[in-house]
Amino acid sequence: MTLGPDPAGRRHGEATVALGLGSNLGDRLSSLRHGWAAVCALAGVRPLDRSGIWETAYVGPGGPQPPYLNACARIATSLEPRELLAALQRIERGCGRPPATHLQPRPLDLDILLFGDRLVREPDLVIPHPRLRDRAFVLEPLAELDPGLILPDSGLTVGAVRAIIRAAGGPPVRPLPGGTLAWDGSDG
Ligand code: PH2
Ligand code: MG
Ligand code: MG
Repeated sequence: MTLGPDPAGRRHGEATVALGLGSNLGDRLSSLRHGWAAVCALAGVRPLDRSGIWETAYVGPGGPQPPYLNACARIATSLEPRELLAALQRIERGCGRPPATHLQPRPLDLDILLFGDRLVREPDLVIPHPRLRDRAFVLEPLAELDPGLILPDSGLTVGAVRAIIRAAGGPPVRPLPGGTLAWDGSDG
């Protein structure tokens, strides 16, 4: 939280939050657009910026899954982390994602990656996102927004962590040609 207007243009009581968006089921592009539009329309949320859209090979346990479309976005919000989480989960359900689809293909996944410099360690909510630093499908779009963004749990920048992950190789990620989200969600 900030105490007043600051150079980043945040208003009193707002935090800057980085979100991860993903889809690997159905019309992935329209789900991402719809999801971002719904985030932008939330009370207490102002869109700040968003990355391009990346097509990324599935990463994780279980059998093979269809590739994801991923993007990152930043918002300014007066919501608390748990209020934002509940709102994001409502949007996921509204996009046709049943509850408890962890590790299954889903039309929409909305994750809180960073919440200002806050550290949250609760059973169902960990911020920064616990697997952020291992995942090219998050680090590439997040670094597009700001490679100098500092991860508050390690003090490393997103750009530095991306360099480590790039050097390690890993499942392919590539920008989706022509793939964009309207900055304010107006195309969703
Ligand atoms: N999300 C997961 C698991 N695996 N793989 C890619 N490429 N992109 C994702 O967003 C993703 C994933 C769980 O949320
Ligand atoms: Mg996720
Ligand atoms: Mg999720």
